[in-house]
Amino acid sequence: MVALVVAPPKKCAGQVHSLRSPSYDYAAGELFFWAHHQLTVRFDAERLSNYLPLVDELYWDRPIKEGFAPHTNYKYGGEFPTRPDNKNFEDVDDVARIRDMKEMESRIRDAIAHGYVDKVDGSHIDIDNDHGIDVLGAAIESSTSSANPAYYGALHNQAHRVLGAQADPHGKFNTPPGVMEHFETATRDPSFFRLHKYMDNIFKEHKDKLPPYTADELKYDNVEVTDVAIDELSTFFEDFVFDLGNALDTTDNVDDVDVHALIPRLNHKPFHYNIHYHADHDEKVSIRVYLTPVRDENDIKMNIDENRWHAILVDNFWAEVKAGTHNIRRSSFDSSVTIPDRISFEELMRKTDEAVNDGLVLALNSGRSCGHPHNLLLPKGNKEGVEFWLNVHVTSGDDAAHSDLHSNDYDSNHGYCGIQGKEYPDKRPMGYPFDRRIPDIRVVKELPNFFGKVVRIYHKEDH
Ligand SMILES: [Cu+2]
Repeated sequence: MVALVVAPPKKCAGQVHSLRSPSYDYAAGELFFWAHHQLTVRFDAERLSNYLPLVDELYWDRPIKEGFAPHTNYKYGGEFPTRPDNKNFEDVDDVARIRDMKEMESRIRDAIAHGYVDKVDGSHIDIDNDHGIDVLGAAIESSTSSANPAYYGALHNQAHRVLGAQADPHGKFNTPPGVMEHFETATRDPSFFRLHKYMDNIFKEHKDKLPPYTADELKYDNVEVTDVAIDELSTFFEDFVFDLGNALDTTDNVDDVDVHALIPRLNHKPFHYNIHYHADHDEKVSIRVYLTPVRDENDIKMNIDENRWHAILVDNFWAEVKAGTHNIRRSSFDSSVTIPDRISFEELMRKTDEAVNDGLVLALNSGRSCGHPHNLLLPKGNKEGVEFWLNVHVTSGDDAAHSDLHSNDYDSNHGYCGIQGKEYPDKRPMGYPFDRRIPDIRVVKELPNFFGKVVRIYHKEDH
């Protein structure tokens, strides 16, 4: 996949760090659920476009079906360990026993069945409400906001470590950590998606216990969405040139050289959509846009209660509607769930040098640093066109956690990360309104503020 580049070591003028971690101060547990939920459904959509079934979950007492050979070395020596196919789980020394993992799962599912989480002091936190997912997410990950780490453990983090160490569970060969033990490499291993399907099903168990939203809760009287016009949606593969300039060692004896790798990747044609509406009066509104697979891998139509859990968030934003008949035009580039390609190290150095020479402050759009890579906004199509439900749900501006969201997009990357140091912008549960069961499609279909139609995503070899 990656072109191998051999080049003399690169001389580096200095070090610039522009890393910025996402805001996990607010709704950390719910963001944990939501970001990983979207990763799993996005990956499943990719499989559907290739006529493959949805990912099955991980089972502690069954073999891990797919092995994985990373063919990757650590910079300071040692290979990322390889796991053969159909490996049976083994306890990992100094990490966890498989029966501990089952115990953690059972305690969490107990909390879901009871509808409350046990705190350290013996009191309860009710979770059968909108906030429950945040409490559960924190307990499962677990994050520092877990209500009771001693009791609920850290199912997710431990599972990553247990999976990462299956090639050398007792440390006999002293192998370095597996790909599953680093954020940067975990998604390479197919077991990542099995693990997260397993976690996702636990979250679903909780969400499915909550009562379905009523028409009154979903309704917003001011706006009727009459149509959504959208450009043709198409995906293609392209060769992306990745700058590896800062991946090499430096020396004073050799001049700088350009080092690049060619990486084939999925991308899509930029698109616009136009939301046609009629509003009674001027008001701020919240808008959520989803694409949901229509058919399963056997080309059978899924019913809404099956496929709504697979809804992919394409955008979530705020706007002002005007009384009368108008439309809101939105570009794919504006999506709040994706971020543009990072600027290359070379360009970063050039901009830094310029700023230093001119005595200026280096202004970078570093706020857009958390989300899916923009090229992955659309799931891959196919030749005949993969069918998706395009759903646009317009609700009251009261759903906004901040009063300026219609005019300030806060760098437009809040979808999976929130806003640095501020409350998550959407007051509704993440995934609303598809996070809860929809036993009767008429409840959503007949809402004037909800619009749905089937669109196709094509995949083109030549673009
Ligand atoms: Cu994970």
